[in-house]
Amino acid sequence: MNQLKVLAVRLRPQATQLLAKLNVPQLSQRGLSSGPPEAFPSGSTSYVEEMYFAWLENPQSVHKSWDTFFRTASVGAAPGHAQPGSPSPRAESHTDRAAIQEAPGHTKSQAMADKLVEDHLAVQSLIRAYQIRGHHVAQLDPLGILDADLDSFVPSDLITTIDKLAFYNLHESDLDKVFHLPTNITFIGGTESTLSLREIIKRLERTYCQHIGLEFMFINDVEQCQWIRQRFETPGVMKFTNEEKRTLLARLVRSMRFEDFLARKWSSEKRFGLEGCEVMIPALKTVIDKSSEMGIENVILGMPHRGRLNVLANVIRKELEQIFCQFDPKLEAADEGSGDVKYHLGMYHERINRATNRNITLSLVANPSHLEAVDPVVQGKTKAEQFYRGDTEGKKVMSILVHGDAAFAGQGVVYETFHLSDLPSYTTNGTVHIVVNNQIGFTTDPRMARSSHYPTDVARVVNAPIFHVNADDPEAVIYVCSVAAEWRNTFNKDVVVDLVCYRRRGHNEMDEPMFTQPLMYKQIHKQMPVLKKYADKLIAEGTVTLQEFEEEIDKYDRICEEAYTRSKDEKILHIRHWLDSPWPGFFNVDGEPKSMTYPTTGIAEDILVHIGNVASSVPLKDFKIHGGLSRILKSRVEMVKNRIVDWALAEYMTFGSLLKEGIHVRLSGQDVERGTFSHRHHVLHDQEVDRRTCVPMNHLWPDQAPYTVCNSSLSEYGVLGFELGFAMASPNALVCWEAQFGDFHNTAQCIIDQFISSGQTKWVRHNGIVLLLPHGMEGMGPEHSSARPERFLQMSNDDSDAYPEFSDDFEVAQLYDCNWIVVNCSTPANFFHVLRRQIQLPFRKPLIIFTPKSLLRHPEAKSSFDDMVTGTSFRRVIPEEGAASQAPRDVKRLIFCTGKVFYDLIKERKNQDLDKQVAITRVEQISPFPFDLIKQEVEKYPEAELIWCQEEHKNMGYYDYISPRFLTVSQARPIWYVGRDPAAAPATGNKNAHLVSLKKFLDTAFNLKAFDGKTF
Ligand SMILES: Cc1ncc(C[n+]2csc(CCOP(=O)(O)OP(=O)(O)O)c2C)c(N)n1
Ligand SMILES: [Mg+2]
Repeated sequence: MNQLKVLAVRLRPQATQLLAKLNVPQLSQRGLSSGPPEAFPSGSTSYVEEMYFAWLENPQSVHKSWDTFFRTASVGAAPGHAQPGSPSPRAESHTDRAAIQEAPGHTKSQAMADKLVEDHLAVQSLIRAYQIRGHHVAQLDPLGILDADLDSFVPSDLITTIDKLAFYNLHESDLDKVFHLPTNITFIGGTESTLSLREIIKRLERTYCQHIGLEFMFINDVEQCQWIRQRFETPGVMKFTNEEKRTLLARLVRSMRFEDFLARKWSSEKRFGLEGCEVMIPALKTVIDKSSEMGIENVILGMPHRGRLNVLANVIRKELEQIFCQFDPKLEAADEGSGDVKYHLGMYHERINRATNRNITLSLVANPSHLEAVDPVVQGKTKAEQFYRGDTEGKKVMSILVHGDAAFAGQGVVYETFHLSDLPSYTTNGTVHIVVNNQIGFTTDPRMARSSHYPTDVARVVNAPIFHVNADDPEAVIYVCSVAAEWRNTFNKDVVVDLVCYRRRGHNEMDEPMFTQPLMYKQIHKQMPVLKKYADKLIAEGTVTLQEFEEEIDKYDRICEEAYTRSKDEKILHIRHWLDSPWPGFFNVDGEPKSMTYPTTGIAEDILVHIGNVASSVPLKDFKIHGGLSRILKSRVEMVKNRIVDWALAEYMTFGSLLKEGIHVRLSGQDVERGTFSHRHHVLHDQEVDRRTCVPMNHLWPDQAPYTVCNSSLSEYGVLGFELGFAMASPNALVCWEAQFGDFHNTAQCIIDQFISSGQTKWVRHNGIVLLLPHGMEGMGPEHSSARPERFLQMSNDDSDAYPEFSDDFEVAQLYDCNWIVVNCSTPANFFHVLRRQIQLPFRKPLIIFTPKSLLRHPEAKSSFDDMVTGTSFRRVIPEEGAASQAPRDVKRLIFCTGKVFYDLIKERKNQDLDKQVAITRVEQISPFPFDLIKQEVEKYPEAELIWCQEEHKNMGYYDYISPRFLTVSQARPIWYVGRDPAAAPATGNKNAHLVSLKKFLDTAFNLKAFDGKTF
């Protein structure tokens, strides 16, 4: 051994030089540089050692070249003289030996060092290859037919067959040679620092190419990569105790027998069973257990149809009878509204987590059929729960999202949601994503459903590690889930678990899959259920007995049967019991508003003044703002002095006053901080210090609620969904989403249709989200003009033909009954009031506001403090208050309008000197329709012709909504339309055509003979 040390020391200078040149610190640290005196750690043998020992025993047993080498080395070479080079390990069979020996100036010792380094580098590359590409050959598909990875190539640098060794210039005879393992790159050695090549390959295969496929090497952070390698490569990491195995089996029993029970009792009912991915239940429970262990107290889940009932029963632990009774078609609904099918409902449950004995709150967010739409909603709710708890780092609250493979790959909102994951005002500090990858979407094969190799590739954009796992290997699944939960709670970043499974039945229980996937389903029919496979394994290894297993099954079957019996006593379905976001204390015990009083929303003048002053100032010292902004702030000072507000100042006063009342205000959307139209300026930027900002709204009062204003990512679907989720968490917040221009809301149409418009009726869940939608025909072209009021109005649920009874509480009752409120305010004061009313109401409704563009700076679109002080409130209708109102019987025409066109109308009326003959009344709250006030106005002007005037085209805007309602109010008098003709595009791209059409309809509006002789 001593001689060996000498040899190593002699080789050191050349090797070190070479290693340094090649920048390979690992090798030098381990053995060949200044490290420990023993170049070859005891207990292991390397190639050189092997040769040496063989040579010691019998010099004839090694190749001549080695013989010469050891002979020379043991004699020693004079200092300064080149060491004799060791022969190439394959010099015997390769021509490189000759080449080495012949190379001018290339000594044998250098060649030996070269070869050592080369081989070690080869092994290092090999390790890297497995880490990067091992997942391509992992056995992920339980059916063994498809590759979960659509690109089924076998990477040429993985040693799948012996001949692949040649890729690394290695040979079969090298398999038993021992190599130093590079530190910081691999953990496959465990406590050993050297392994034979054979063992290296074996361990790499075990880690990367069996039932787990790891994709993580694209992560830029070395520490994170190391962390993952350590979790999966370390030998023996995937060991389970018998207790853990039994728990896993029991969870599988529940998962499987739940589906079996439903199938037995309701064989012809759709339930979107989990069969083929039963392991998802233990998987989710593992994520929750592990997260609870790491301090999480609140988990918010979003998931689609598949396996949802099973999750409710076995993860959230909804009472089984409550689930079973949903299958009874005779069950009466106790709550108003449409309700929803059982596999869409949400749930909220606080319980003890049995694994950790800690409290845990679980909620499953109700969702529509629209796959993945719930993703941003869950994130918003999670963010809000974190925000209200002060959990800035996501240590207490987290989200889990479950996805289908086809939907995860296909739906763009998945990408939009991922892009929120690291934004300061949107991050939830990491989400665990679980993909139920049954390798089919309804009847469509993956190769027709996506262009990416895996359904999970979208997650790579945020550097989330992706763990693919064969769902028929429950222990591998559980291990992966445990690591995923640990990852989320260590790095607070997203992670994806791809459960590669199959779908035992059709898309739903009524569907025939053999029509479209005959071969796949032939295989599925032969497939042994995972529970049986796992039970057999545990029985074979003696962890459980067959009897114990059968008892576990009987026990759960009995639980189901007993619950089934109890479910027959349930006569009434309370959707309220399926709420995902209860608001304790906001409603009474029956879930109704505590009062039905209509709020007045004005505030004391000194508060207006105070907010106005802060809005005109820079609360931080030595903070240099832009000159243009100084002018804006000065103009605010002037307005406060003159007791008036423009739009931006009214908004300031709204938010500021709510903050004073302890209401959190959150304004989110593209460029909202400054405001698309440069009117808002809620965030000031120091002109001299990079990224130094100031939000004066947070400097109003020491004990105020916090104000959040945040520029969002350029997404509507994702961000609106997020804000809706944020607003779900608490009634005591004003959550506003602003579209850059109102028409962009249609890329979030799914959130609007599926959640905002219909959420309450489906899921008895109130939501007070506010949509600010800039709207108005300003000659800016077909886009950027219309927020599509017609779409919102068409979905309003107030009956156009039913003449309501005007009770004392009509105004508030009407709001309570509606699905949402649609307004177009013509004054800053009314905007102020409607936003404040949103919070003062004893219930919550979504509020859609068409907000102005040019009115932001219109000299007449200003309001006096008189319209905002205590005692004032929102005006649903602003009646004519000028000359015409003084002598209403003489009025020939009563024009109703909404929003900005009012200012065009009054200007034109003045031009035409028709102030006495024409009255103009503004409908500020369009829906629910203010039948009572419209009636008053109509009756006030008995001789007047009724006109609806709008600047939008006739098939757009408000006309189709208001027309039947006007007729309901006043059947005797028609309501004539004045506005632009019907059109396909919302506006013209030609400025002149815009002005011509404006003039044309204004002329009609004031042509008192325009409708003479016409029939309605
Ligand atoms: C946005 C949307 N488009 C279409 C559908 C109709 N649909 C329901 S399930 C389904 C297939 C979903 O496949 P996958 O995501 O793989 O989930 P799986 O049913 O296989 O669990 C489709 C297309 C839908 N629900 N939502
Ligand atoms: Mg699928």
